Amino acid sequence: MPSYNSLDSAACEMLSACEGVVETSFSRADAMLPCSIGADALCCRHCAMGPCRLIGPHMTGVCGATRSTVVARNFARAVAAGAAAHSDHGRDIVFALLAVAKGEAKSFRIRDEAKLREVAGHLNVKTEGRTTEEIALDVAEKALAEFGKQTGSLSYFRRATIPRQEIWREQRVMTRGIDREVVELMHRTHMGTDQDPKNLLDGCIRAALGDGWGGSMLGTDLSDVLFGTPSPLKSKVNLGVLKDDEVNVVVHGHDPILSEMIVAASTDPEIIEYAKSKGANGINLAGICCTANEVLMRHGIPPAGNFLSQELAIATGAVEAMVVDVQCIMQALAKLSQQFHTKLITTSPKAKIEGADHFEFDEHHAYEDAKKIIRTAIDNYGNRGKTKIPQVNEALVAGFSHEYIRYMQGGHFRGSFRPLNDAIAAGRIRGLAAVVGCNNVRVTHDAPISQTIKALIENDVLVAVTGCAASGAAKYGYLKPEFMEQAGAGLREVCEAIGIPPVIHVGSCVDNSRLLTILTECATEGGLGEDISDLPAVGICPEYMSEKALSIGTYCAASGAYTLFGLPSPAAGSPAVMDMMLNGWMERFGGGIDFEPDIDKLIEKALAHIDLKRKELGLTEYDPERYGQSGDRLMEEILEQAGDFAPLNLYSVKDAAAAASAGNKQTV
Ligand code: NFS
Ligand code: SF4
Repeated sequence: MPSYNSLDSAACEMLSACEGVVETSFSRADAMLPCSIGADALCCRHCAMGPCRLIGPHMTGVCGATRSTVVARNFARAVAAGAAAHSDHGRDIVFALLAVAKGEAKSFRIRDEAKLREVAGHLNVKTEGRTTEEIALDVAEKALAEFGKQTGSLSYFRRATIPRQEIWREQRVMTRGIDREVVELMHRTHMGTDQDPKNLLDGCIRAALGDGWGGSMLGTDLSDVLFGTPSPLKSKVNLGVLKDDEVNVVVHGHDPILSEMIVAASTDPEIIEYAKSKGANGINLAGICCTANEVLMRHGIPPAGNFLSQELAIATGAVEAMVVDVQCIMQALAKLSQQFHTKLITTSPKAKIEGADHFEFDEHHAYEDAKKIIRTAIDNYGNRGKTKIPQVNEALVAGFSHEYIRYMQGGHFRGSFRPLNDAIAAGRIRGLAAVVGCNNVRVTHDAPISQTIKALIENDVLVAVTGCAASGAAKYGYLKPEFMEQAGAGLREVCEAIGIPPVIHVGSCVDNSRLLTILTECATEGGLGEDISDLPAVGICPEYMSEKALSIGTYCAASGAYTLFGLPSPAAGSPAVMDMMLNGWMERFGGGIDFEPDIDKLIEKALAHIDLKRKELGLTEYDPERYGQSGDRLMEEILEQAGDFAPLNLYSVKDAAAAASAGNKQTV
């Protein structure tokens, strides 16, 4: 088989089948190189005297705007869009909670009351002697107010370490209100307004912190309240999860509200009967992108793939309906679905696509909407032509909420981050890394993600994954407990003792907020300094593509994490701006953004940063030989007892299973 630009054999098989028959993002990328002026962010079209191209002898635009200003302004517009996307997603979840609290959304109920009470505490909502609905109503209203707040600072900033809050105050980057900072960034980047690159970047930080510690964190928390806090479960990944004899419905996008209902409706006996009446053996749900991660984390619904798999799923000819909501949905799906029998169904009033069928989803009659969508898919089953489903899939374990990570380190009453911190201090675990973000067709699909994770694990770095990097990791078996064999001896020993794989799936991109919580807990547990910037930890986005990823990188850096992107810098047109984002932010926030397209070098930089932090903390120097091969024997025993799939939590497999099944029972 000729080689295609993907590490994923299922993707290559489909690309081979598509060649000369249908267009994909892969073939379009080959046909169109990126614009080199835009790639360096040296094009400004913020007014009609331009567009100005600041190349060659042109050191400024017509208005005199410098390269640094233009580059910073372009970066700022991207961060504003990314922060807006995450936060608006969060807002929709809050509205769903509000509807539930008012009794207007009968299909949903509050699934995690303990978490609701915890969130209430963070938002200063009284809980004593009040009903769940009363608390939920106040929580929803307070949460909505965080978006519209004009002065002061976000309530959730109180969840950061005290030194971190002081840094933000001193550096004057505290987000006042989630929406306000996005609007202000749009204002500042209007022609002739903010023309100081440093000041523009500070505006980016305020908007991005409003994403990470605001919109995204509220989105994650309230999704857990409504749909259940994830706990470990098993599933599968890749195009091979599609079925030849069932109605395949693929949910794609980001919003869990609709997909929760699709999951529920797909198990409705009436719907299953209807599918059978049309000759199918049942309904098979699968996911793409972050909607996939949402339904995987809570229900074990298998992801059919990540961002670059979206077209390939349709090209199998086996998808009756692809149901999309918001973000990362390629417009190409509309034309592609018409070349097959697939119905492309848009569901959000915010995201329509010409050529798609629009079924507007509303949480007030959610279950009925979901049933209607699935019925449409069933009706389409008879139109299926020849299919080509690559027989490729891989087992995985997902569902690691921060609550679960705390719980597995000591149970309900003694849960803490102590075992993890001790292991890091002793050098069993060299450090922590979050590997997150997208696919980008400009690099080999999944290759940077896979290479980065493998190298980190071998070097005893515990890895947390989210978003498309998580589905990417899963495709190569990295989310199976057996992958522990690839880990360094020290890391393996700890993973066995605590009962986790060395790569833990913590959710969608919005759930990067869980990483902020985990790192904050590590920092406050003691023994590893007192702030995120003290920890031997890094954030890595190997295949960044979206504006959301830039917002995430910005809030991670401002929260104290050294954050690496595996692609060329979108600020390459101004070395001064790049320096501000890396060295300038490092000095001010203890974290910064670095762009390193050479993945070998990226890994070196990540490990060097981890070792530097170990040294600054006065910890034992990391020695790969220190723990020998001590973990091997125990691991073999566990695998033997468990058959081909090891239990997750070696302390309390039963608890975990019970928690998972209790959390996942759907009521309608
Ligand atoms: Ni994150 Fe998720 Fe994937 Fe990237 Fe898009 S789906 S929100 S943006 S491409 S990881
Ligand atoms: Fe050109 Fe300045 Fe207008 Fe941008 S704002 S297009 S640099 S004149």
